[in-house]
Amino acid sequence: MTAHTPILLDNARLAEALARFPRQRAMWIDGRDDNGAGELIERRSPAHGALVTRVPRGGAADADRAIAAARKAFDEGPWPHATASERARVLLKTADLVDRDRELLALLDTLESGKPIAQARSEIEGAADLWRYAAALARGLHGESYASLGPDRLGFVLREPIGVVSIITPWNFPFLIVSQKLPFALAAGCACVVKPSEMTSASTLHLARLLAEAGLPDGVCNVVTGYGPEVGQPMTSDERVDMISFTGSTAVGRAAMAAASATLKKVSMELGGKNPQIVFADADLEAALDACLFGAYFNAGECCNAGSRLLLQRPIAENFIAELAERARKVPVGDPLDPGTKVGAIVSVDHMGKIERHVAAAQAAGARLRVGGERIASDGLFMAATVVDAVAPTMAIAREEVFGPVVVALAFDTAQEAAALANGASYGLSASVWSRDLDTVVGVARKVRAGTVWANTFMDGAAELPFGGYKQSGLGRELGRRAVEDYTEEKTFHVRNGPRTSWWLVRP
Ligand code: TXE
Repeated sequence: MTAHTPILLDNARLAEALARFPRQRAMWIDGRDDNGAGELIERRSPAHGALVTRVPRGGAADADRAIAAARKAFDEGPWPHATASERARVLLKTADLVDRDRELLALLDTLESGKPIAQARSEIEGAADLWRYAAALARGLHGESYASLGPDRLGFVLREPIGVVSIITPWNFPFLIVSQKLPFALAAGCACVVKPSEMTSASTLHLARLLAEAGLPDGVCNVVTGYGPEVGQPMTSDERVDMISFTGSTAVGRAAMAAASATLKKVSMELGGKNPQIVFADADLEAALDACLFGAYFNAGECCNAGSRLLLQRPIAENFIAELAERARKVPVGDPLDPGTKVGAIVSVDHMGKIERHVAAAQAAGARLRVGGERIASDGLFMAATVVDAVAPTMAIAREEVFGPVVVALAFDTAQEAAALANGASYGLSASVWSRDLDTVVGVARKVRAGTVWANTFMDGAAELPFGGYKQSGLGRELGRRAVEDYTEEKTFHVRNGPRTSWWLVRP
């Protein structure tokens, strides 16, 4: 196995990036800066080790204040009753401000998460598009009417905002994921309390200020920073919260659902994945190889949609893995601030340890390391693109989410076997099928239990298409034309015109 060239970091470029924003940011509660009890969480760049931001270590009291502000804004404020046109105007203005501050937002996400800057820039651009899509949906939100109930009755189904929504997000796509939730909740007329990951709070804190600048009334969007058990927990159990929208690990998602069940909150869960890329021998193998490389190492594999399980038809399996391993060796892992970098740093020391333990356990169980598996020498946390084969479907590495630059390969003979292997994990977020034969593609796609199935492509997305998982990958869907409806309640409004027919008394 060839050793990787050590990664050198450009300190001048880092200094220039750090000079572009203040080191410390307050929470945002009820339209104001809020420093909580004063304790801070420091975030260092996982690539450079440099201090990037300090944010308040919020607690239950801060969550309480934010929920109270959101409750008041919802119960008494103008936002739930604003016209769709007024709401859309705020969302569109926010999208423009996101575009204006794109470079700053991208830098914050890159420095806090370790993702490459070129990728962060396109995520911010994609996020702005989601704010615009939510604005468009706001104008189309409507209920139903029934004039078919007889001459003296009319039935309406009103769509009303569900109320106060707790939005809890992870560290892998800090700005993009909050933008998959918040604009749609606001478009519906809800008030929100947002908790970003303790590791990547800065872009969400900046977003709160952009919303205020765009004219969102005080208390409608509050951002509380801190750790899950201290801030997230009260946000999932408080009676004043009507709905939880969560993206993160399946384990915490389960705990959040349990906490929410005491007061029967609506929950929307976007959780983990162990997504198969199923490659048949008749596929365009060059395109499949490129997509498998991309699916495995995009965002250093720290991606719920990562194509972390390759299912290869036996006649092509060995050559495909050999070529993939060859290309994996050349994947440009490096300084996230370098525009040419494709794979940046791993988010934290703890997470790096978890990835390494997964690889070591797979080897101990008899799997074979084809390439990678080790850290790359540097001052930061970098891991080489890794391919593991000779994997049995029962091994942990074939079933559990590694969430790192690690792809496993398994072989199959028939389409039926491929679908069975694909469905062998407890997750069901996404899958792809690679074949030039329409019967194969359609047949397998229909058998696979996943929220998204791609045919001859991978990880393409669009605001118009719903996103979410089957099985333990989640509950509910984000995006798509029903994304705003998700944040509403239905009210049946039944109207009678003319005299009511008496229950039993004969009318005089
Ligand atoms: O996630 P957590 P972590 C998976 C991935 C990764 C693993 C752990 O496999 O290795 O999860 O990552 C908040 N009540 N994904 O530890 O803990 C927490 O502060 C309420 C998949 O970062 O689930 C953060 O804001 N909230 C995933 C958010 O939950 C709580 C993306 C997610 O953190 C809480 C990230 C509690 N008790 C990780 N405890 C995806 N689907 O893309 C924590 N939180």
